[in-house]
Amino acid sequence: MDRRKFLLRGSLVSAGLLLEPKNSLTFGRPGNPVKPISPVVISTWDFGIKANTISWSHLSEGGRALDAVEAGIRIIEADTDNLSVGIGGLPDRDGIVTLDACIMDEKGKAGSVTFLEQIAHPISVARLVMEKTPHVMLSGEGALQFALDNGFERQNLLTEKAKIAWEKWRTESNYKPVINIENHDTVGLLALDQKGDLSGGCSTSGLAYKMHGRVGDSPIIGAGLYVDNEIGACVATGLGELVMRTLSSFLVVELMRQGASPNEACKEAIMRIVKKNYGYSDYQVGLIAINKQGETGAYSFQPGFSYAVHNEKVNEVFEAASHI
Ligand code: SD4
Repeated sequence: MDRRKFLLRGSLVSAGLLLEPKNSLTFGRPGNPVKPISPVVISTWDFGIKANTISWSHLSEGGRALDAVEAGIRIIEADTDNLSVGIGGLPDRDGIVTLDACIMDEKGKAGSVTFLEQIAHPISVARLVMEKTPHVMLSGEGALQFALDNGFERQNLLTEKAKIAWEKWRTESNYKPVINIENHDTVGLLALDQKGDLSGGCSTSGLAYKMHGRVGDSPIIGAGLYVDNEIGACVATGLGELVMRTLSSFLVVELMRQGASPNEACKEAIMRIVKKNYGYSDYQVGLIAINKQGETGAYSFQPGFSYAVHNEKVNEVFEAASHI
């Protein structure tokens, strides 16, 4: 840093305008010794264990966190029994399955797709948006066209099981756009690789029976997902409207920058939602986080939010502590 920049930085710090990271490590920076790190993967819900197994196979062999993230999420997207992600996801109220996903790498680059139809692996399309375009987000028809241009194939994503559920819902057509403990399951996954690099991603069919065109938090950088390779990463699941209004994932990473543990940061971000009191009652929001040291944490609004962790010592599902 030259002297002018140094002085400017100093005066910004003393004026309280620039916050010095308390948690940042220097591994892997030019001139610093590279100390191998014990890898970790954390992901949402019980099915996270399945995603983690695939991610771990990359991480334990020295693979890049970004590859581990994509591979783990793809397994859940391909699972037709899962009613909230990829093929088999519940449709919107018009019977159309629309998918949202995003991904972030260790360089802070990001890719996202929203309102994507007919493509079973939105996480891979999001990665291509990040790697092949100058943009962060592609939506709807444009995202589909981009996927097709890049060799993805159209597929009918509405499975028989999801169609039956939708038809049953239609008999009542009771539009309750709230995610509670029965109708969720976005996959969010964060990984730390042996080089100490962090990446993350999430993928969802969103709120079941949502309005056509509704997009949730999952493809919104800073809301559904945020990765800062100096500090840590966070991913959200649950009622996207609350996560979008409070930028939960960005908030969690910033709280960790100030010294909060992943658990403390997730709890504080849930408390921001609680304090705003948007008027919802029976909703769920769950957050998981990891810091640069590989410590993990989680917190949710109500009980029932599970997450899976795989590191050298454990490969387990845990129940997050919750506000109520
Ligand atoms: C959304 N956050 O679209 C997503 C849904 C979700 O667990 O996470 N469900 O609002």
